[in-house]
This record gives sequence, C-alpha cells and structure tokens, in this order.
Amino acid sequence: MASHRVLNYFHEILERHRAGYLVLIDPEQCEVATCAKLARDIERAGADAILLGGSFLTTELHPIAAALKSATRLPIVLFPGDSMQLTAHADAILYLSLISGRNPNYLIGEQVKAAPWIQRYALEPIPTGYLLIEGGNRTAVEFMSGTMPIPRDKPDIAGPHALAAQYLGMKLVYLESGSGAKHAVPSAMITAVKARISIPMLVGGGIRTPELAEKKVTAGADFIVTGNVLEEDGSLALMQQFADAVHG
Ligand code: 1GP
Repeated sequence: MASHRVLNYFHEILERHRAGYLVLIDPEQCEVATCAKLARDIERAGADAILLGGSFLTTELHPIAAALKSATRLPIVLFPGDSMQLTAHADAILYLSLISGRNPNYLIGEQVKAAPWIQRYALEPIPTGYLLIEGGNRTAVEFMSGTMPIPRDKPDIAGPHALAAQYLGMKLVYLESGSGAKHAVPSAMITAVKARISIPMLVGGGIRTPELAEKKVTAGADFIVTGNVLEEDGSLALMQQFADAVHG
C-alpha cells in the first residue's frame, strides 16, 4: 500500500493557507554545486515544496535530486517530462497523464514504463490530470508531447477534462500554460474548472509576478507553480514575495 504522505501534506497546506506555493527546478538549469543553496533559499522563503523536472532532459538527474534532498526538509516532488526522469532521491512523483491530449504515449505509455521504477524507488505516486492550455506561444511540452493545447477561450472544454480526471480517481489537476508561456492560464478558465471539481488544482506556466500569482489564487488556483522567473532572478526576496502573495 503506497503511503499518501505528500498528498496529505498538500491537503494540510490548504487547511493552513488559502493556497500553496511550489517552486519548479528544471534540472537543465541547476548545477549540483549550487542547487543545495537554492533548496535552502526556497525553504527559507516559505515555499511549500520543490518540483523537479522538465520537458527534456540531457543532464544526470540523480546528483541534482540528491543535493536538493539533503539540503531541505521540503518534499521533493518529481514533475517528469517522461519516464526517464526518475530518481530515488525524491519523496513523490506527480504521476501525470496528459489528458488534454490524444497521444496514447503521454496518456498511458510513459506511465507503464515508469511504474516499476516508481515501485523500486519507493516514490509516492500522486495521480495527476495534466491539462495543457494555450499560452500564446509554442511551448516545449506542446512540441515534445505532440499534443494540441486547449484553446484559451474554451473553459467549457477544460472543465469537463478536469472533471473526467477526478472521476478517473486522480488526486490533483494541473492547468499548465507551459514553461515560459507568454500568457498564464486565464483566470476565467481557472474559475470554470474550480467550479467543476473538488480535488486540488495546480496552476503554472508564465506566472512572472507575485501580483499575477495572487490573481490566479483569487480565481481559484489551490497551488501556484513558478519556474522560469526564479531562474532569472532566484533571489530570496522575490521567492518570499511569491510565497506571501500565494499564502495570503
Ligand atoms: C512549467 O508550470 C511550470 O511546467 C512553470 O512554468 O517556468 O513559466 O514559471 P514557468
């Protein structure tokens, strides 16, 4: 029986704060020598967990994950682009199914390849319905997955996708504009999805200011994910502003 330690922790965050703040580290952008400091800063800033992963990996994940894990008590949660992005040096994995797409490889193929390794590494799998939303530019996830994003002005399409994820037993829904998206997920879409589901919703992609993060929380996001903006300015002060804006 898999433990639900990290999922339970996510629910505890939502009892403590109006929303949670997750910092995404792309292993491609993180040197082993510097990522321990980054992990300590993320914890000091008040973020709730670290996500680790990217659309495309050309670097060794294990030493980076190990350095992060030894530097912080925050959960390290894998956010993999495919079944190669697995390591034992993490607490949990967002077990993603790209349900907005119709590519069987990202609906179930990569998941089957990953399953025995998740078991071997004793990672907590958190089944997550992953919805790619049009963000105003071509993103790596769109290209790598070969799937079309849901149009930005179609909340009526996003809502039933998220509801289907919940009915399939998934524990989280992730609305994703793609890393470096020009536009974050529209607030109207977040509100429409929120009205459909009772499982927590993560929102990420293109969130570059604490003010925008705050707006997405007001619209209904339960967790805000930021990646790119901290790769450019990974200052403790900015991370603290994000954490404060999200926690409220
Ligand atoms: C990407 O949602 C995350 O998967 C974060 O996106 O890098 O644009 O913050 P950004």
